[in-house]
Amino acid sequence: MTMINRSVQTLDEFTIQQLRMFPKATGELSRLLRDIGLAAKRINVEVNKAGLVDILGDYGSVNIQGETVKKLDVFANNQLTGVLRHGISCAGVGSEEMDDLVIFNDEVSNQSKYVVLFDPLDGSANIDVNVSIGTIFSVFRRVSELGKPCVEADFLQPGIKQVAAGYIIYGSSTMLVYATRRGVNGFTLDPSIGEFCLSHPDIKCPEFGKFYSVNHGNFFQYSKGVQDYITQCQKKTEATGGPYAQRYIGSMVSDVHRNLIKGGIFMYPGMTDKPNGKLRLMYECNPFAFIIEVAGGKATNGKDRILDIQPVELHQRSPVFLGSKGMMEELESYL
Ligand code: P6P
Repeated sequence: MTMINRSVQTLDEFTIQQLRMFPKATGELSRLLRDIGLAAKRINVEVNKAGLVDILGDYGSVNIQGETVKKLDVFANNQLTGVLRHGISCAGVGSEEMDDLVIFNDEVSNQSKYVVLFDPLDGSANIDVNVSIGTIFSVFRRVSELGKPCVEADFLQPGIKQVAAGYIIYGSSTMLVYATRRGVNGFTLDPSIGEFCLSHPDIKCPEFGKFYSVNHGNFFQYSKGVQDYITQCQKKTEATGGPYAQRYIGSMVSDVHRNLIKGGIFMYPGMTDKPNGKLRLMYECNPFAFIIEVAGGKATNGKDRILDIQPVELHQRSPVFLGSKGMMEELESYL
């Protein structure tokens, strides 16, 4: 009988191996990522049975985005807030689902050196039609004095200051992908042992891909430069020798994950009636911009690098263009 040597590393083993490379590290980031992985496993259970349990349907309340909140959104938000509050690595959180920051303000949390921002369940409008959805998170080191409660300035830092960023995609398989400056690594949940296992080490975004992702329905609200680039994507392109394929799931985690792995460009441009577009800087654009840049791609708001933007408000929106370096440079020649 052939023995299967399944010596794949779990997320915990991987983060601890990374920790051992920095003897001075406290292990707080490793534990933070483990906490997020735990919340993700609990969210995954509910997402996978959403069709069965009466967890569907609008929760009734309306979140700061003015969208009706699905019960799963609230569940995911509470899971993430709970594991981070009861861990030792996080002093407070900001979430798409909560109008204001949650400052944990207890003795242990006040000593923690990180804060976390997240979109607990992005793409939640797709829950009812069984399309992949995801969790997005962003980790900053505090700038305020340890031992005291964290403050707003700890959260409103430019994206370049992120210590780590990542996402969980609840799709055909459940994957956790996260980046630090050292690289981007992907872990697939093995339900038989309930662990995320390293399946995509050292992810690199191909310089060119064959996908462009944008909501064509808004075409006539985009700037001329964006319209011209979208039109060009449908024609022969020197770089790739053929038109790009249009792929748009309407779930940012799914669209960006595909383009990260296979190469491609994702766009949510500003529009005539919404010059800053729809997506949120702190917990959608920043984390993906960090991941894409570490993987070798580029991310801008059409003018400036996303990671250089100095935030002024927790829920501020930003136009976003991100993905393969070569395709981003093609785009920039049109803007
Ligand atoms: P539109 C989902 O609601 C979301 O926030 C992102 O996940 C997704 O990329 C975008 O909005 C889709 O927006 O306007 O194209 O439906």
